[in-house]
Amino acid sequence: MKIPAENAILDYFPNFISLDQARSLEKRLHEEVAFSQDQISMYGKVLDIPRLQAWFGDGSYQYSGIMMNPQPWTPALLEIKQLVEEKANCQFNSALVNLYRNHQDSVGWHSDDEKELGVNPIIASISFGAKRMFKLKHKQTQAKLDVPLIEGSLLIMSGETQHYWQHAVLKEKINPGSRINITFRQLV
Ligand SMILES: O=C(O)CCC(=O)C(=O)O
Repeated sequence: MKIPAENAILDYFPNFISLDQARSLEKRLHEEVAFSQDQISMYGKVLDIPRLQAWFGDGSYQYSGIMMNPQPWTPALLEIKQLVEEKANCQFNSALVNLYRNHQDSVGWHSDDEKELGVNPIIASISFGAKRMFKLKHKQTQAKLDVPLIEGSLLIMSGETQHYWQHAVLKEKINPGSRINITFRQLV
């Protein structure tokens, strides 16, 4: 399903995989992935970022001042990567796996626009566990868009999306439980 948005290409597949498959893959990800608590320096302080994460790929990756060293791909991740590549019709060589432990975990407004991602990156984002709201904000017009990322869904952002839009998963009031999100990327 195409989500209409100016200057963006957003393809959303709410039922990309079945609930049974999503739950079994989520369980395997919890077992296989070594999540770490990364930290960020802000205002002269070192702070824990509000989610756990793990990086997979050929090389290290730096965003928001956090240097991430790659872990070897796990069997579950390779299975998911293949499913996502078939749908997106392209190859990915890296993935950021995020664990949101509860409603207090979040990621602030940003674009996936690091230069290693190339000019118009294709970012494929698959979600497991609790539903969280994926918020988008146009950098110039301030237009807003909310996409509820449900269990087993896939969102593919491409074209000029990262030039014109920021996105975020903000803290929520009610605890929907934990969630794992994987963003597959092609580092050039
Ligand atoms: O958790 C999500 O759905 C988005 C994650 C994200 O934006 C990121 O890691 O850059």
